[in-house]
Amino acid sequence: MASASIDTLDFRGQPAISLATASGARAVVGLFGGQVLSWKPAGGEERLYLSDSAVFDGATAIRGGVPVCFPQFATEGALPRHGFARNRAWAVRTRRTGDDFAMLALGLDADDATRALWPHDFDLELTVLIEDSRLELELEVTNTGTDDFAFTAALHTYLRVREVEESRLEGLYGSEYRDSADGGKLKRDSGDALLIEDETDRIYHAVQRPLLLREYDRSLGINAEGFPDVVVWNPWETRCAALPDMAALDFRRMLCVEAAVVQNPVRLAPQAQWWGRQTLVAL
Ligand code: TA6
Repeated sequence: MASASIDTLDFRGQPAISLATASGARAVVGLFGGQVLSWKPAGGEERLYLSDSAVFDGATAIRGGVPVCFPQFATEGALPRHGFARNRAWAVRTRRTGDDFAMLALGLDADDATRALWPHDFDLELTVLIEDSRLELELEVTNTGTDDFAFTAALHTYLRVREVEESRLEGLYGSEYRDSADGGKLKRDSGDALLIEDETDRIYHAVQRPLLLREYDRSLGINAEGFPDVVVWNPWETRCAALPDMAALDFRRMLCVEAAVVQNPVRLAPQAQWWGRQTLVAL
């Protein structure tokens, strides 16, 4: 068996790190945005959606993989949409491999450009861990300044699906959600599985259970800790056609299931820390 490895590579013209385990699990993480761009469990296929027309220019947010939204989710405040962490170059902090895992930690600190948008000092660390059939992403936020700050955040995970209309997302039964595709109305999920048959843009509040994304021949377990909310997004036909960095029919190949903290922003005192984690398990 090959041994675990961590290497630097050029991914569509941008610096990235590849991770591999001895059993053959693989991931690619781009430094721009601290963004996981690819994940293949051992012996398996790609599980993340990355648009073929995503822009890799070191400035534009990348359509696909796992964008990090910080310090603002979507348009929840006055900052650019989804904050600025997805548009910044992150730095490599730690690389580690073992018999059955590969782990990478990337970091992002405040600088003059972030302070011009958001006047706070912070430290972000994203840890990416792959094992046989598992991808674990942990985002840690530290307030390194002298005043309190509040933030919303998400791991905006783009899952690859064979056909979105034949996928079922289980585990949201009974959860309250804000329906952004229907004027922000508050609703409650009442089906035993969420089927995607139209534009879907929902923020589920305080989800207690792990989720299961079922396809006809495979499933994916999705678990979150620290992130109380779950966002489910598919732009469907009309909105997808309007996205310049996504092919017209690609809404059929993806579903965003995001670990988020939106409903109740996190407030951090100086030196305080918060963390949230999303774990995907290929089944
Ligand atoms: O997480 C869902 C969402 O906030 C949607 O409203 C949707 O427009 C999306 O994110 C993508 O945002 P982006 O700025 O990456 O085009």
